[in-house]
Amino acid sequence: MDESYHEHCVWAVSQTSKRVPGIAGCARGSIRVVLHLRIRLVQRKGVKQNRLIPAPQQIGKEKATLLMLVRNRELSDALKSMRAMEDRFNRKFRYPWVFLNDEPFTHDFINYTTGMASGKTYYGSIKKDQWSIPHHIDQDKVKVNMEKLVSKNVIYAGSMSYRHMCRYNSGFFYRHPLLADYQWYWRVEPGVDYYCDIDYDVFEFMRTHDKMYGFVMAMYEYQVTIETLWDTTKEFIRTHPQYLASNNSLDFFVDNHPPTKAGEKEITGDYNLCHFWSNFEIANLGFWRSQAYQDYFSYLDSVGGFFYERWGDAPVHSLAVGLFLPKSKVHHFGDIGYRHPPYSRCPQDVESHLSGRCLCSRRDHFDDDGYSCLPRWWNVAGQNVGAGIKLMD
Ligand SMILES: Nc1nc2c(ncn2[C@@H]2O[C@H](COP(=O)(O)OP(=O)(O)O)[C@@H](O)[C@H]2O)c(=O)[nH]1
Ligand SMILES: [Mg+2]
Repeated sequence: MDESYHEHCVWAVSQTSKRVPGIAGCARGSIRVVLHLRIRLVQRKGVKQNRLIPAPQQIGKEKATLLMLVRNRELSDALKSMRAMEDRFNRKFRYPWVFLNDEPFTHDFINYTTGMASGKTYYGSIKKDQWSIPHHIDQDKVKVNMEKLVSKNVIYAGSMSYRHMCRYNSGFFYRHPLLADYQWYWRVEPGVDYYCDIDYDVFEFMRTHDKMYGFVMAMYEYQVTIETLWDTTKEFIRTHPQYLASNNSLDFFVDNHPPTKAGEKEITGDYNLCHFWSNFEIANLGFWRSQAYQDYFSYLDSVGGFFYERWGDAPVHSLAVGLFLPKSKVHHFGDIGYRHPPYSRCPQDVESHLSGRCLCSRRDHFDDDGYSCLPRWWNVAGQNVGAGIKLMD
């Protein structure tokens, strides 16, 4: 059995946080944690009693999950994100939640998050070798480079765990056995908020509209964290030209660059640092599992930029999506209101506000901020605010 499952033998938990041993497939070495049963307080003939009842069945029809990589100490922020996600979207669909952690989840974390979820909950830990420095990395060089970045006051410059997180989100999350049966995921982070009701199944939307990757915000990356990522990516394309899609999004990444044709070897021009902000992603796991992406990640990992620099999963995901997929497979969710501190975005159409669907300030709006890359995306892909939608004055 895969070691990533080992540490978890979890109890089924109740809405009232009582533990019920032995009903969640929790025998020794059990790993795939499925909380199918919960305790609910029911009233029968005037007497209140705890009863085991089946967890609610999924309503949405897609093979999809809400996915959160999170630390135990982020429980309170995780619950806030879950509450918003459940209220705005998931209570109508009851998709399951998958939680991943580099440490074993605490009982408190499991109890509270299971209580907050409208669907089933699964908890997995991460294999050690996917969250440690690989042998081929020169640790002295990592240390020296880290200190240089710290001296430039770059956010997370001195954090090794942040580097592990970025590498994990770049190359490993989609291989976690708890995700094996899913085709789609929605990445959720602790401490985010969703401002608008989402009344349709976003996963079904992705499938029926032939989309692979969905985002809400796009912005510029700190250049000093990805000094060599662009050259490394160009080098990869030179040796793997077959992965370059026709009608790709190169014109989003390189100013005034026409999209290249499939199979073209040379990418020219400088990277403008635009990327999709990956703390929000609704995407098809099949893309990350594709040969193109796996080869790309292996190449990036082999040159060590996750450690020698501080490559983020956001530019890595974005360059892969933008180069290996046609633009038509990328969707901007213009109807979703979202906050991940310090930025928020709010749908701008009249209907979203006058219908009560959204509760966010129209002015609290990152899309056309100077630091946002969305206007560039609109230029190359068209602005998607929905058919017939009227923008606010
Ligand atoms: N388990 C675990 N999750 C982490 C760790 N560092 C970050 N994360 C998660 O990775 C995601 C991104 O981290 P975050 O601190 O939000 O970074 P930021 O969004 O770039 O500021 C969040 O879902 C975090 O909960 C870590 O050391 N362990
Ligand atoms: Mg975050």
